[in-house]
Amino acid sequence: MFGGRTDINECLLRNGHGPCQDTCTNLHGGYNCSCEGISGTRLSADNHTCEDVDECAAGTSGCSHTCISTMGRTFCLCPPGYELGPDWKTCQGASTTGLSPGR
Ligand SMILES: [Ca+2]
Repeated sequence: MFGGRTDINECLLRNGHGPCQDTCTNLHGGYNCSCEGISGTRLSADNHTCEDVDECAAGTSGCSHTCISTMGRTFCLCPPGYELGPDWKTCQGASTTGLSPGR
């Protein structure tokens, strides 16, 4: 469109973040923000800040019971009487042997 105009590198500000919360990519006549540097987040609707990706709502958490999503991490919780298995996702009946799982 207006090639040849001098571009402003907005990303030079704030130690390379520019106006972005995380990664800033300078473009001719603009810039792009991304959130690749903060795991578990994505660019929010304002195109500048990073928001938590709710893996619980997305159904990708793998939790067998309760799922808790925090900034950058997801935790699984178990109801009383159950404890989290070695995969940190599946709840197992606590201290019971010889019983088959509920399903
Ligand atoms: Ca620019």
